[in-house]
Amino acid sequence: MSDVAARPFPFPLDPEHAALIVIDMQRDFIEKGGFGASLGNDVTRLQAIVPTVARLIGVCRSANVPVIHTRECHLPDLSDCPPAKRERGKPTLRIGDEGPMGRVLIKGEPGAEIIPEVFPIEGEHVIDKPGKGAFYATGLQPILDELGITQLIFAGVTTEVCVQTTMREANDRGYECLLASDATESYFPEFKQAALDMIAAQGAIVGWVATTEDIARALA
Ligand code: TIU
Repeated sequence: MSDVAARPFPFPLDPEHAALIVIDMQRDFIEKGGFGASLGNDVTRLQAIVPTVARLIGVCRSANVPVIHTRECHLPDLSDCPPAKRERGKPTLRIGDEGPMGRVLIKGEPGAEIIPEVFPIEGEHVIDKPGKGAFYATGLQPILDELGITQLIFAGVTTEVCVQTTMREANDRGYECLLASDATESYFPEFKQAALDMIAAQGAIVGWVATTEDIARALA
């Protein structure tokens, strides 16, 4: 056990029972021409955290904390994409449409792949998820059970959408959750700040928030 300096109070990290969940660091959210950009977002904000996410992954690998990656994507026939998701809003490209990085948010297409800087290494689990939460309609829970994981460290994008949704799902499943504040980002700075604040409020109602440096120090 090693305390991580965190908000709202120190997080009692147990590296033997912790895993890092890296949410949706995919070209479709981080590069121009993908799903995130098609929704009208400035993707450059997300590019800024890539070195920090890479550092956190490296720190966890060195400490033998399992790293699990997620990808938000759908089957080519869209059978796992509810029409309510595909038809929402007025994007320039809808899920499944042909874009500059292949079909948007479709499993196996270039845009759905994880960016090279944080690419999984052999042996790391990659969870493809059709929803915002990484537990919904995936095999994440049995993997964590098998590994004996009780604590989850979170990084990735976007803070208030897929990261926060997965943290809330994890909360209800009994995991202690720690979010790396500088290894997550939103297209909206005010939403990121609000998400961090609401996670840590009320005595860590959803979880703790700490910097990558403080997590690294505890794992050193
Ligand atoms: N749009 C947005 O902020 N996020 C998503 O659609 N998915 C994830 O957060 N991965």
